[in-house]
Amino acid sequence: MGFRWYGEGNDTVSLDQIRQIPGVDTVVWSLHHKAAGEAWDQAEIDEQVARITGLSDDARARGVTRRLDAEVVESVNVHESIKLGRTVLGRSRDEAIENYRTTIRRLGRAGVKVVCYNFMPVFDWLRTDLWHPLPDGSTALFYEQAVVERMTPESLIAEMEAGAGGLTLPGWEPERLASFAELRAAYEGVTHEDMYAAYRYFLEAVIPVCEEHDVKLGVHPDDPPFDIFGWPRVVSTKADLARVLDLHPSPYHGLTLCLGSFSANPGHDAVDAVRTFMDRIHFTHVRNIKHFGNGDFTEVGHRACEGDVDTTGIMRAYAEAGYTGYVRPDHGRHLWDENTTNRPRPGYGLYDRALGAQYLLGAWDAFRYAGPPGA
Ligand code: CS2
Ligand code: MN
Repeated sequence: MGFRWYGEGNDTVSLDQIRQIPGVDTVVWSLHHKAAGEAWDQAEIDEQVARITGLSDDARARGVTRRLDAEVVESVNVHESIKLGRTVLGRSRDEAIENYRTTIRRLGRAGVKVVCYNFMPVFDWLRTDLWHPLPDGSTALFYEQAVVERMTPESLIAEMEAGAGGLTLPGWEPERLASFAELRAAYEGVTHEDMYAAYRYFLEAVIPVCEEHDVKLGVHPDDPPFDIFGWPRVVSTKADLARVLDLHPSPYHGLTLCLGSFSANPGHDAVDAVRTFMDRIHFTHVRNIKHFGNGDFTEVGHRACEGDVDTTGIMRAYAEAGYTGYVRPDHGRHLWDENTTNRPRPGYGLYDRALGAQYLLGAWDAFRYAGPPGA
């Protein structure tokens, strides 16, 4: 069981807090200051791994012995030149790929086992309200279809620049916004087929390095899983996931199966996806969302009956298959005043993710150890 952590000074949650969540062993981390396309330095990687796996003098003095591991990285972001198959934002795709290979090698040396990434054009997940009130008084991430239909990327950028709703989405950091016009032009006319071809080229270059250094790659599905602003998304549906896996036969090329993202299309069956792709799932995010029938959805607590994602069925499928990969709770609600007090990163407060981990572990234990004693 893993827990995402954004790093010292960059997260409202501390490693000491994560250490006290029962069953959580793995910190899911990244070097968040690294721009896509850059090679990560070995020294910075080693320093972060040492921080995660070590114990402070203070903790030692208090008799703390429990260790966390740093085996999962989320994410090493893929530069737009790789997705486009051409030079963009001042970087050629081969240079960006070479840097990706270097980063994988260095992460392997530091003991990292799985690297998550996504292949979405231009930006990461999209929501229209990051602090949407729920009936219990907590807040959660919310997606309103009509708002997205009215939006253009430019209007979204203007809203973020105005800072009005505090809407800063991942992949829309200021340095990316500055180069948005170039990116928009570069994606003009790019098709899904073009993206698959560029994706295959990337895998052919990177997977041999993954094999050599024992680092598995897991692609995160598009969130939400359909095209937005006319840009081609290629990791959305079950058929897409199958096609993506077929791009390279190596077991080192697999999925970070995010069931919340996948289920944002109400026609998708999360449990079926788990069973279908089991042997290529290296890492999985489990979270629940509730649909309103008009394309809108809200994120909710992890328990199955809170929303439309069968989180218990998902854990049952993993338990029955004897899944040995990594899992983490995904976005949580913001609880117990944390959004008004320390204002966590949207979706990444402490409490609801800790509760989510316990729910998932409870389901896992029940299904994993069901049956006669000794079975
Ligand atoms: C994550 C994604 O916060 C989230 O929803 O699941 O942002 C994920 O980290 C990236 O898409 C993977 O590159
Ligand atoms: Mn996810």
